[in-house]
Amino acid sequence: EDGYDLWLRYRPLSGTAQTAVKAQARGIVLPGAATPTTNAALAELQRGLAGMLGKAPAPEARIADGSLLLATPTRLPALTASDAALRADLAALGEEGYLLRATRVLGHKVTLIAANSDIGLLYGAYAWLRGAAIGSTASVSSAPKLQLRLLNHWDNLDRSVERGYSGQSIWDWWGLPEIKDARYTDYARANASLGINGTVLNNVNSKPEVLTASFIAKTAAVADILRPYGIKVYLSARFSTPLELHETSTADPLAPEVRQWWKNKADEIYKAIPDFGGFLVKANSEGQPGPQDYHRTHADGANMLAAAVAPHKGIVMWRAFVYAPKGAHLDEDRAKQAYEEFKPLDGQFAANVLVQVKNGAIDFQPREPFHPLFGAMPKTPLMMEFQITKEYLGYSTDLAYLGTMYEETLESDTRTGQGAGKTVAQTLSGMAGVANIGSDRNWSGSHFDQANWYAYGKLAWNPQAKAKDIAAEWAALTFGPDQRVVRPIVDIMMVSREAVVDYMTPLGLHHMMGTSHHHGPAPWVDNLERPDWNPVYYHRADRNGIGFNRTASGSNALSQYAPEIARQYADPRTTPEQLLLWFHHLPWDYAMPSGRTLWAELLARYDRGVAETKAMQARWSALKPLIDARRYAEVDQRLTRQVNNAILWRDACIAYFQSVSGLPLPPGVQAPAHPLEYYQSLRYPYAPGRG
Ligand code: BDP
Repeated sequence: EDGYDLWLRYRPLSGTAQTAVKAQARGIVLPGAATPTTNAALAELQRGLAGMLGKAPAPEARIADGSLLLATPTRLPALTASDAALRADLAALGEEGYLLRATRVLGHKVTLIAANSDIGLLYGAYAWLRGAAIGSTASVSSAPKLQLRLLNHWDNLDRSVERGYSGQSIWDWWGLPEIKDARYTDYARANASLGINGTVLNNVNSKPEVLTASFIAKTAAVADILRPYGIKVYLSARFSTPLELHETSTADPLAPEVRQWWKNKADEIYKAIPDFGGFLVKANSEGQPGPQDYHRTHADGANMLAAAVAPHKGIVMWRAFVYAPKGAHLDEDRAKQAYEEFKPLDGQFAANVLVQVKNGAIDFQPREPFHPLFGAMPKTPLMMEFQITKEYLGYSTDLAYLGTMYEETLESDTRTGQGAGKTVAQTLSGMAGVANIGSDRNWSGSHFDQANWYAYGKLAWNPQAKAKDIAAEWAALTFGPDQRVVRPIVDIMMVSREAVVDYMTPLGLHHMMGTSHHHGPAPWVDNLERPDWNPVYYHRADRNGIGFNRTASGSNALSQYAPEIARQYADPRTTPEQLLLWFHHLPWDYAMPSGRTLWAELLARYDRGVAETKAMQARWSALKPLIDARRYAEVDQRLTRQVNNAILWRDACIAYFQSVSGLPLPPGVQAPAHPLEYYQSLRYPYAPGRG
């Protein structure tokens, strides 16, 4: 196995499982006219059943005992005509939901996949196939909690991928629109199986050319392939596009010629792609152009684009990932800027604008507290932006299951609602995941990185889903339903992200990575042109202590959170240990709940990270007899690399912090293998994904 089939492997079932599945699908019945979407559903069922049973049942016109019946009330009025309960259940599912159940229809015992739309049937077909593959026959009723469930590709038009670690971009822009890689259809299948319903094809650091006629034609070709699977395409738009294409004399969002240009451009796009989703915009951030270049606000900019796509029902996703250009805010706290710029604009965005906010206020670090904008903009629909690609969590060499990280953010209580408060999940209208998909045969650079795509999709559908359940489902689909395999894999996955946090950025530390490539440790870096690019800006370690004081006596970023949280985190004793140094600067001899000093605790965390990583590898080794040779070896090699990486992080960070604190290593703590200068001299000029 090379991983290409992802979680849609459909391998032969065991004898008893085959009998059970056969009994549920003696024939496949889908009443009504075929559409591209129902064809996709039927094709998937046949592919899946052929794989699992050896032979797929044929589509049949008549319902009989044992039929696998796919029906909507429109396709089969008899379905709900005399069944008020089913009618009510279906009504609760909305446009995209589905239900699966064993029931009677027109006097026959059937397995029913029902929905209100063809897309619902497709989603239901995938869900039923999942159950068949892992031996679950439970009734299911499922509807997405979020309307917008998107992938964001950071893919460039030359096929390189910003922070992409799985080969080239899947989009072969040069070959399109004539050459349509078969992979595009498999991409659509994989995403539809999770319920992802939109994809932004190009990097947020966008180029003007993507909105020219030839790229619109290429985008349209992709849209045609994805459409039957319920996936809309979107593009990242560069704010200065008309100016850079020399078609206007300014990009000022209030200038009539600019407004007209975008209107015409939207009309042109919608002519080619009638269901085009809209634009994603990174503006006035990291050197990207934006409305502030013309002394306009983010709302002015977003609303101008929103007006252009509104007649076509398009949307604008405007990113809140902003931090000040050189010169401004330098003595301040970068963590505060998005809130400062966006919170005052609450209520000023057009109805078809969503503000897209990263999970934390800095930048996709191994652990961040939830972004203070969640819950703070009640009049503005917000989208969550998670990174699926592991820019800061060990690239595609290190195993880190991100389901637990997403879950941690989504279930955080913002304390902004009435009474019990609102979790971050409850403040969302949509979700975007920075894709980890590329041209590699296994799609994501490593087998376990597929799990992050999977978990992201599942949580976009249901942000209250449990990371552990998702891990178990993914493991069973990817490595087979044998519990002797699934359980240890889930154990590995569930500790993996915390292990990475421990060996990279324990106790709330953040932004300690090397310059540009973002992989190895570099807590000593202090010479970059912007202070807030330097790790020393974030850990602030000196002879006396370590940590970023974000309380009232420091940057007071804490004041951006709801009062209850601000109060709780104002005191290090009531701040969650895992965020301690995010919010507090503390002396090295600060007494931790464990009884250790902060210094000793920090060292213990680094050691724990290394130990957990070794334990992950040992657990994996024990699975050797139960896993196919190729995937076993590929994962094992990466775990070997990860152990070395964990040791490197631990040793380099301990060597550095010891040079700063001047403190001895407590008994039992092993000294780093090399002096600090050794780690500082390491260079990675060809590291993948450099910025
Ligand atoms: C940072 C990445 C950079 C992205 C930026 C963003 O290093 O490559 O362009 O995020 O989200 O984390 O815009």
